[in-house]
Amino acid sequence: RMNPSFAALDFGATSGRVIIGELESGRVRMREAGRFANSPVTIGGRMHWDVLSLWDSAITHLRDAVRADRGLLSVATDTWGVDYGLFRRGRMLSNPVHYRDERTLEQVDRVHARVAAAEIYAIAGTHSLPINTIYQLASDASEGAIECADTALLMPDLFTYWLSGERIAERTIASTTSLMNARTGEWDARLLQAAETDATLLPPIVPPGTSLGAATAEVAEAIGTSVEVVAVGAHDTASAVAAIPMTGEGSAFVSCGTWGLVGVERDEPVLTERSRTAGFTNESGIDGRHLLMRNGMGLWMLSESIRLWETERGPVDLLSLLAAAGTVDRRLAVVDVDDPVFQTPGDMPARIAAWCAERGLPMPVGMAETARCIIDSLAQSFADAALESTSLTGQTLARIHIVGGGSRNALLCQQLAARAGVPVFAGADESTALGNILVQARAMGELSGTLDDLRAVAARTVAPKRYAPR
Ligand code: LRH
Repeated sequence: RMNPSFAALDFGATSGRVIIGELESGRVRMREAGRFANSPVTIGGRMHWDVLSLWDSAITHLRDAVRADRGLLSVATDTWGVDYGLFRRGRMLSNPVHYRDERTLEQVDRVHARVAAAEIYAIAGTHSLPINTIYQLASDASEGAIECADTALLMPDLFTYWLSGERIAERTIASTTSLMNARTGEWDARLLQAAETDATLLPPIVPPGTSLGAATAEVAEAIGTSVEVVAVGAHDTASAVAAIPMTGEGSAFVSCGTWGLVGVERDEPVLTERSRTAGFTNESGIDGRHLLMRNGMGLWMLSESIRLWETERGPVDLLSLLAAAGTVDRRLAVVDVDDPVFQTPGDMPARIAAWCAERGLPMPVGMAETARCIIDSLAQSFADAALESTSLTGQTLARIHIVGGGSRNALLCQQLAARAGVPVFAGADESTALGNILVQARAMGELSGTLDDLRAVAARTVAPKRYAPR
């Protein structure tokens, strides 16, 4: 019989992708079957997901993939955290709002008047970022949008619903909302109330690895075959961590895409005041694991800088830029990459220069120095968070695993090893898609065993590259 294969729909900040993973001799052979823009659309001062265009592209590429690969058994979606769409009687009411929209800024104090940030932490374990669903729902409530809706579906669950007809909330994505009790893994009535949200708005929570049955007839017809729909670690970060071949105490992870998520995996959430004030958040992983991590800057500062340079002077070759950054020998400043001034779109190089000038620090000049400054600063922030997350959980940092796009950046990996003083293991760069596919394969009965067994498949698929802490 044909090798079984699985389709991951991954919606990230730089693109949406359809990735096919084929199981062969205990490894996953991955190929990108389609890539399409995932560009937010701003209308009337509000930034939205272009969700219908994403759906259309995903279905088109899935159909092409099915033609090329007859062994396709199932499909599963992952996206970034916190965003959702509102539905009434099964129909989407409006375009989901993108978390980079600033409508929630004024909601934070309103919500905290009902439930303090420290209480949210004690229940949900989430650090209070203004992008979190609790503040987004409060904003929708204040505009009267919630009263029209009977269901809110988090973004991966929204695609899962369109694929399968099933309305669920997958646990790893639910854990990004600030509305889920971190210990029980269920919605919390008190937090829902603080967001002025009726408890029935959010569907029941299911664990990652839940099969939801066959795709709808409409989808089967559109893609030309019948496949199963699975809820995996629907949060991209949970899927990425699922495929990290971590072993033993003292391992920290860095999942570095647009965001940089740095932390450790544990069996229990850490809901202490110390972890809260240190800026750590608890989110759900696969098989009941808990991820204690800092949600911070990833490649966003670099990609925003490149975006600007490209509009000013045409295409920028990333590899040559990084090579040039590697040869910079002037001592540059380390900036605080998590300063809110770097979060929003706009002229990033100018903001970095201004940040340094305001503090009397040497300003990076030109593309190579700016890129170097960003990479050194990122490496420092990852090293600090890795050390802190192990210390918060009573461990000694022994090694760091870095996955995602950032793991391809050798300069970043070297700098990280040097600054943390421990070896860094890089890869897989496609960890999110790989984790999505591994959990699907197990849900479909094509793999079996524990999370460690899945991670052994990941390590056979992509052998991590070691960087020594010179
Ligand atoms: C990373 C990520 C992160 C946060 C953010 C909104 O892609 O999912 O874990 O939730 O996006």
